Amino acid sequence: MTPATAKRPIVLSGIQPSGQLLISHYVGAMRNWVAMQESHDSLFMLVDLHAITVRQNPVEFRARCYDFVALYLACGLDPKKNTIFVQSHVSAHAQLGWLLNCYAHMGELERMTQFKDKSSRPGAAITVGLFDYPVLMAADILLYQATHVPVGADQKQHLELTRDLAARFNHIYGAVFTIPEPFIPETGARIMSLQDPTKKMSKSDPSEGSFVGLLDEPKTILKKFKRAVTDSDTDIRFDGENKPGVSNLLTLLSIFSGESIPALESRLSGQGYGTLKVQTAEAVIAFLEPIQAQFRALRTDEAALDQILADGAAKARARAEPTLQRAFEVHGFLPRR
Ligand code: ATP
Ligand code: LTN
Repeated sequence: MTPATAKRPIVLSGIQPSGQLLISHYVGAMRNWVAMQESHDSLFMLVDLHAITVRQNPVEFRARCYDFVALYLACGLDPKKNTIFVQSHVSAHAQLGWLLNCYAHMGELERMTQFKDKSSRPGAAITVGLFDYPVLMAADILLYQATHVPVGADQKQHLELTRDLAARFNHIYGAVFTIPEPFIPETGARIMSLQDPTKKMSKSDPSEGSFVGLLDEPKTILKKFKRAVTDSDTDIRFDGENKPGVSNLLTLLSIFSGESIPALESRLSGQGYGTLKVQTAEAVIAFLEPIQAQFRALRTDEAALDQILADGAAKARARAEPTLQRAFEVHGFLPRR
């Protein structure tokens, strides 16, 4: 049994403002946020507290946070239909994060593949924050009684931990938290690097050619796709296991052009990888053009962005408070009068 949920299912997700927003983030996550805001009670965050698990330059970090918010809006998130806010503006996240720390086990956090991956990078500073990252993410979700969390495939393990923590807590104290479901798209949940199609496309990849940013210029996008690693075959066919590079391009072309993968396979049959690469680049460029124009218009007015975030934070605080209070109360903490 979970607590009574609001009339519409509650959706919540976020991206950390480290690096740039990429087409992979749009395809794996934001595209679904835009669709779900029509039918769901939606909250979308900029998870800035998560971003400092790796060191950030303060001036660049602040500018990037504005960039991300303007891009959220330019991609179609509408503050009239949802709540857009910054995680650090709602202190309940850190507070619930602490409570949940007292329920998370070292062993289960040690098994998180994102932690293993990030902590094993050469020169990585393995901070407690990096280790504890998934517990704060669980707090983000559980505070709002979210029913659905639209993310890419790499976040599935973090979602499972969130579910385990919620169930553990509820088992002791009764139905405090809703157990959330991951919402992982069937197509595009794992867009691959253009330079190494066996690895996921990632904003922390040191090779710029491996990813395409939502703000990349058309000529840069074309160059990156033309240099994409494929295989020594010539067959344009979807086969994720044996032809990961070609399959990745087909996935992107299909999503950005709207043409199905089987239709693309037959239309492009015998045409060579050069054509596939150029057509994919052109579809991405055409798709991004209005988003980039909208971004440029929104980004100049930081005061307007601040206002949207202030409104979002006020709504989010009010919604987080009852769950936070309940989570404290069940422990026997003295009431705050
Ligand atoms: P970092 O390299 O900083 O860890 P990242 O590029 O892996 O970042 P996140 O900030 O971890 O991106 O992810 C933001 C959202 O985008 C999450 O929902 C995540 O699942 C999704 N996502 C990330 N990478 C991909 C990808 N390659 N394909 C599809 N979705 C992705
Ligand atoms: N860990 C996520 C970012 C994140 C998130 C969340 C996603 C932090 N809190 C809550 C969904 C819901 C990532 O993309 N790396």
